[in-house]
Amino acid sequence: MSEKEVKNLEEIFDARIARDEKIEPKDWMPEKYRQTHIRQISQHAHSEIVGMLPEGNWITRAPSLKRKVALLAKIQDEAGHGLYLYSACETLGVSREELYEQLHSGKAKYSSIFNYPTLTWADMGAIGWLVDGAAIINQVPLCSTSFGPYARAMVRVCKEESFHQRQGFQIMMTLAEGTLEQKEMAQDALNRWWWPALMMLGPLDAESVHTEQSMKWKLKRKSNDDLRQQFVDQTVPQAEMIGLTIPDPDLKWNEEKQSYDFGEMNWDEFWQVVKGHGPCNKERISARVNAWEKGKWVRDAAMAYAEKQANKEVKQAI
Ligand code: BYC
Repeated sequence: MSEKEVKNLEEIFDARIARDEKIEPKDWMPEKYRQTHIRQISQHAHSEIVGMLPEGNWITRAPSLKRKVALLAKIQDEAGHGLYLYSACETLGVSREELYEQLHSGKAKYSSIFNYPTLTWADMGAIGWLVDGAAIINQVPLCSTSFGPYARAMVRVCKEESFHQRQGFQIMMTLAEGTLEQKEMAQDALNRWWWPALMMLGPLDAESVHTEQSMKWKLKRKSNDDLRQQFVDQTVPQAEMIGLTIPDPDLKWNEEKQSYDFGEMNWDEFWQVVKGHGPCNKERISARVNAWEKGKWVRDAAMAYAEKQANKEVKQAI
């Protein structure tokens, strides 16, 4: 294709983005648009799948049958989210095997938040309330992202996340209304998950390498700092309502801004975790690699069965 033809296609593409039209897999798109979507959607898919692990730790120790059923359903939803997202990513011309390989080799990132340990049952509450709460704030704008398959996957994901968030908040509320020990357990979980949840929304805008271009392409509809502010403003009154304290001495209502001022995050910690040196990075990746290797016989059996069925159909047709 000549330079002029490419330029022409780019202009048509930019005009479609400006009109808020969805870009579909077979449409022409700039190579960088395709690559950046593969990066973000696959990281998102990996996060959903790795995100099952910290919660999976508590299925056998849920305090009642009702809690166990809700937790199981939530974790199963995360697997579904991962599968929609891997499928959306595959429409951009990358294979599922390549994506898994990138995760297993440590080449691909996944959300920093899932590299922290889940120490008590209250962590199930804190994850649902804070982590899924932050995820909703991040993902609702993604329902109107420019790439069609990603936007459509996000609609269903957000509906399910909303149940997850309430499930978590309800656990926290119950603990906060319980014995002194239970309330302390809830406060301790909030203390440990608050800052990682804020950092989950990405580096400060000033440090964010992708935001500017991703906003132009309408991949991202809100910046990391805007999402973080929205998360703080939404979550502080919820903590107050259940009598828990946000672990931030600098947290203060700003009348002029009509939102909260809050303290500095520990960005050294964030980058350490992102680079693979968090408390559970090694454990998470080895759990995924192990599951992949141990599941080989299931994949082989499914392929062999599918082949057998296909051969049978061919024979019948003859
Ligand atoms: N963790 O330029 P930036 C869930 C990386 S699943 C690790 O701001 P961008 C759930 C970033 O990738 C929730 N890495 O990037 C599941 C980039 O590095 P690369 C997952 C991070 O993409 C189970 C570099 O830092 N949600 O909710 O414009 C149970 C510079 O950052 C992180 C999604 O994935 C991080 N936290 O913005 C419960 C949502 N933050 O790629 C719940 C979709 C940044 O150049 N993703 N980095 O090597 C997004 O919205 C955006 O990708 C982000 C980052 C806001 C996360």
